Amino acid sequence: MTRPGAAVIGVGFIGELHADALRRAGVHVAGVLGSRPERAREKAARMGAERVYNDLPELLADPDVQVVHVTSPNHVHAEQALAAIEAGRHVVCEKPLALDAADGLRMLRAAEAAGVVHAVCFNIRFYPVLHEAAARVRAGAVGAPRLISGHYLQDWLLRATDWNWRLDPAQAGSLRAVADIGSHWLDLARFVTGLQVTEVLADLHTFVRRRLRPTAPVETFAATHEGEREAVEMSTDDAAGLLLRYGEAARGVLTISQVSAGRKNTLGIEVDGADAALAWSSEAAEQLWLGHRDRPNERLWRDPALLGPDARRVAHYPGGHAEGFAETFLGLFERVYADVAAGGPSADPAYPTFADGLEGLFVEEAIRRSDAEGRWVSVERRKE
Ligand code: SOE
Repeated sequence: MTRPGAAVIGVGFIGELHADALRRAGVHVAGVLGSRPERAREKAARMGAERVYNDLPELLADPDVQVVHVTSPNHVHAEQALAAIEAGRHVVCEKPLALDAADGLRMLRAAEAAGVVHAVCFNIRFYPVLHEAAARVRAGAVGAPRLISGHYLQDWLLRATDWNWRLDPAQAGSLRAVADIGSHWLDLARFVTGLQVTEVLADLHTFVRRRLRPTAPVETFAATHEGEREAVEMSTDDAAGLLLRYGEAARGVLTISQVSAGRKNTLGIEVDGADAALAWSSEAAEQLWLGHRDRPNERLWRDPALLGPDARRVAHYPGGHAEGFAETFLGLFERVYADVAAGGPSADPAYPTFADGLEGLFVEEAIRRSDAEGRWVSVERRKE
């Protein structure tokens, strides 16, 4: 059987992760496309890419490419994904799926009409113990979920001299921390509990009002930059507090921040149900905490021998051999490429699709409006 071929758009930190996971999933990285050809040429060898395309039409003309991975800045996700779909390619797109729900809806409808496989990179779901958490909640292990609480905290944008394209609303969109990392938490809460947000009350804040932007581009998470800088006024959220209603039955509380010193990339989530609770932290990603009222609490380690079938399927190493961030992409891609091999999306895809990406954009729309209007806002899910 010939290996499937992929092209990766974007050669930054996340683009490299995609290429790495693709190689491990047995997918041939046919080529890469970057916004700066020289940098793309430098990165191509490390990414195992055979060629460097000059532009998107050249990429889409490559017969070796069946799947396009979009890891470019948010503002070009829609146009690049739509072009790939029009050219008959399957698409894996980074989050947030698009800048707004109108574009997300167009992307979903186009992918459905073309019959191509479509996925959005909510990779956090693929920590095996989080698949286990979802399976246990579905099986009633905690009873009806009541309170879903947590945080997603980072510190890489703490200082006025920290810079990345995500700070530019023209490239990243009008929501920043919420769209960049809050989107992961919101997706995870829905994945684990099966519940949808119905209403939000959002309080967004820009603490660093003025930043010193380097005049040359900077890599994501780059700690230092020596070159020239210019002052820019900031408008997007460094941090956010969200109250969430999941229908009548459940409530959520979420803190999001990219300015929390010492928190490098810390996601925490707890689901308190009517009978029991479970919790997870990315700082101890191999463990799931299970909380009980009438017996000692438990700590379940990621050991395929101790996991149910869903979680076992996305676990890669034996217990005690730590898996991490990189394997979450591998788990996601293995499932996407099973559908690619079958020629199209399965009835119930085992990975997040553009529909999940669009769901995130609908919630983000309500967050934006709630913060602007200072009130609870219902999530509107439009079909057209
Ligand atoms: C930067 O905040 C970032 O790279 C996000 O864009 C990713 O989605 C997250 O996984 C890690 O942090």
